[in-house]
Amino acid sequence: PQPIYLKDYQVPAYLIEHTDLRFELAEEETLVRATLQVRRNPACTRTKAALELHGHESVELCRLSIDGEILSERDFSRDDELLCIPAVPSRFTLECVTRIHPQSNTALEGLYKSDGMFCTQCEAEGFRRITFYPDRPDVMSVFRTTVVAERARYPVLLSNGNPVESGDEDDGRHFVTWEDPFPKPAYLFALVAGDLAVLEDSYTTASGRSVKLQIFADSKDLDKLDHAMLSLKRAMQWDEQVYGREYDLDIYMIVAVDFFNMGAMENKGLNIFNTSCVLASPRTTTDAAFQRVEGVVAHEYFHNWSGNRVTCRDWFQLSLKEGFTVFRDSEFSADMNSRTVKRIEDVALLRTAQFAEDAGPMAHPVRPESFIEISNFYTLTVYEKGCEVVRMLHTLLGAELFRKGTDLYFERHDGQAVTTDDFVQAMADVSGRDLTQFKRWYSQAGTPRVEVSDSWDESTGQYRLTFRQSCPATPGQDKKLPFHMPIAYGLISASGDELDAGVLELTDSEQSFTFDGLAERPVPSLLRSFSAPVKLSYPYTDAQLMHLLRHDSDGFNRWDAGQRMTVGLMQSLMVDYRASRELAVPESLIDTWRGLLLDESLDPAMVAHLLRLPSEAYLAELADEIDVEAIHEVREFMVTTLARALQDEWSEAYRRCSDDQAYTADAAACARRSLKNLSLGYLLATGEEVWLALAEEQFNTADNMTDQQAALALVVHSGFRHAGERLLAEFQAQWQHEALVMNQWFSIQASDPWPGALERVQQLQEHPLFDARNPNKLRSVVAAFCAQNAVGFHSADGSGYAYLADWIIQLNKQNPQIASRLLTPLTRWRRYPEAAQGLMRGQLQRVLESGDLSRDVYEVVSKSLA
Ligand code: B3K
Ligand code: ZN
Repeated sequence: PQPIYLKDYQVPAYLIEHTDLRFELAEEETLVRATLQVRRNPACTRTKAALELHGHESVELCRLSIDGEILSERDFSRDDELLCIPAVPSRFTLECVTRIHPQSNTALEGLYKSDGMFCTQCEAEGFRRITFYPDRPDVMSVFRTTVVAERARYPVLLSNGNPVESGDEDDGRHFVTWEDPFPKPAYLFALVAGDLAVLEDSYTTASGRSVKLQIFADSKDLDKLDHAMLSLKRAMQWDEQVYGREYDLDIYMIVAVDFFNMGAMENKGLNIFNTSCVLASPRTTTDAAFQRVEGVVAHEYFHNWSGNRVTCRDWFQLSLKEGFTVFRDSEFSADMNSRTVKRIEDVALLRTAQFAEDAGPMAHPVRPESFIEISNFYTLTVYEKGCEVVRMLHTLLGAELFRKGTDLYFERHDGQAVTTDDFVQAMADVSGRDLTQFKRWYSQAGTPRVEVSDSWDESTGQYRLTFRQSCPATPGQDKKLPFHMPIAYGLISASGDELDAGVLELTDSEQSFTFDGLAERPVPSLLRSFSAPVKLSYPYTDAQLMHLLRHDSDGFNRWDAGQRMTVGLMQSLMVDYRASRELAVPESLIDTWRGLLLDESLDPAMVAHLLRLPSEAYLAELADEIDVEAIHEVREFMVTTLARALQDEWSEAYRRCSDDQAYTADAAACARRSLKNLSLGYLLATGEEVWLALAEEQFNTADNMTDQQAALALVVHSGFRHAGERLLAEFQAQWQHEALVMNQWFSIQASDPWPGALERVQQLQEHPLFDARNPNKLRSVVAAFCAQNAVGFHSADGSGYAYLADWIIQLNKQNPQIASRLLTPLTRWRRYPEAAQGLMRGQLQRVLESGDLSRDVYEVVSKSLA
């Protein structure tokens, strides 16, 4: 497989003005008739240009004609990716009939069957599995789609846009015709056919148009659609208020499907969602999952403008729509819930997983320069770091100019396929700022380091901060140039007052800023709200961190001060552990924690975040060489020590946060549940039976999944092994008919670090509810073990690595996208000690040599071994 380069981009030689599709869906096969109005692209200056249509090798070509003349084999050429017609008029009608087999489509790309229903996933390059077409985002066409299927089995027939016609065909079949007036690239095409229940509502836009809202799902899940509907309406209103963006069709649909490679997909007017991102009810869904539904529903809705009305010129520009849309959904969630908590969660993900990606063999810039398989670039870098880049623009310009910039961007590019440069240009135009250097965030990969030092001149009252920035080499990029980064800061006095605050703009590799007229040496609060996606270091003393933890007006930095303190301690404990020295937690830390636990004036969600120890994955990311055992043992030691030292306080916090009122899902109730369940975890870690009884009682009496699942996971992962098994059996009996709940049951077990993890995981795969064709099940078992169970996966005998490689080899053909995603933990081999490196590399080699690799797996494996 050969890479494709951004620098080779060429405008398309032909445009499609109109696309008329007719699908005849049947049990054995599907016939697709596509009628395209094609014309030469006036913007293309190449004189001799063949018409190039993408087509996957699985598509059978039945008939191809131009202006009614059937083409013979001599008139075109076809390989396993492209069909080329060398001689075509400058304007013509192309008709193409293809036969496809959705029933045997296990890749879940193109048209496939999920349980009994037909559905599609066309982003990025799935449309070419349906028919021959210029399957590239800069070819935008108006679509008219007729879906024909047996009425009894498939009463609901959906596609993009508005329904314009329906009726009966022969043999008990019926049809519906849909028209989407907005030109769109083929990746936004969608079709659904099935026997579905629907929740309906409506929304009146700011300009007074009424939009029909429909959420379709299996009839047994009809009672789990209210939260998604509420989230959708809130998102529609928020986008009007914050961005001035209204919805544009008469109908907005969401369909929940069980078999889905990703979270959801923003097809125009017909959003297809993984059930895990749309279904929610208090009984079956945790608070975290409720928030995810809210965020994903909003994300897909926001794409209607940032993605659909204005789309990407080519797939290298993916972050144009994804980074911006993640920024939009993250601000929406911040406005709907707690802004600080949302920021903490986003940054934790970025620092743990995106920074690790930056440090691995697949590191790439937010706008990649090349790829072998675009599916491999739906990454944390494109999404989350891309969001941070947009956030930095927001910080640099301020809210008002940023909004002017997005207005200009949408107005200037409505109906176009554009680039990240176009986005930044709109920001530059409204602000008059030169953003040339800023654009390095799009082209340079890697996580920048910023080292800060300071000095204080008592006699003049001058304080000086000096910043040094650098960025490590990444594949294909040895040397980096300095970034333009906003550093939000505050200067805090000994009494806790803020002496100064603002945003510093760092542009040089070394730069100093002076602050005059200060009465005392301040404690600097740096990178407030994580104003740039960097690793910032400053030689904080514990006393300074404690001061920030108490007084910083920036909630994020209060949390981060606590993190810096615990991370520092845990890193030194790891050194002690390796030297077989006795481990100890300083009294001062225990006292601080006690103070936080007892302070009823604090937001319980904040306290829970402050008192949750950094994850093993985050500690691993920070390490030069990852010692899985030391990280796990030190973390366990910390948990047990803090559990025993503060037993009364945990118990008091648990009591305070347990309310007798019936369940509600508001932010305050979620906050109480998070601190309550954190406390329960620490109480169990004392090993005392009384807390097991408390956990079991919570498990048995909970009226919501957050409390029941927390109790289950905590007991299963605790030393109370028999109790864990008992609860697992009860939970299974109670929830075996709820697929999403059972996914949690699988993943709690797969991520259980106790000895014997691999055997348990292998047993889970034999469970009747496990289905290797279903990505959610693979994530719950295989990914939960390989990515969330470091101790089990990195077992010294290499059995975890071999287990994953076996799966990759099996899934490579069946579902290449999932196979390549699951591979991630093996690609990180360079970060581990030598013995582990050899074993991991050996398994990657075995995958490489297993033959006949998909582009997806080939790209990740070959880059990992390079
Ligand atoms: N745009 C889709 C991603 C589709 C990925 C296909 N391989 C989801 C989203 O970001 O909204
Ligand atoms: Zn998206």
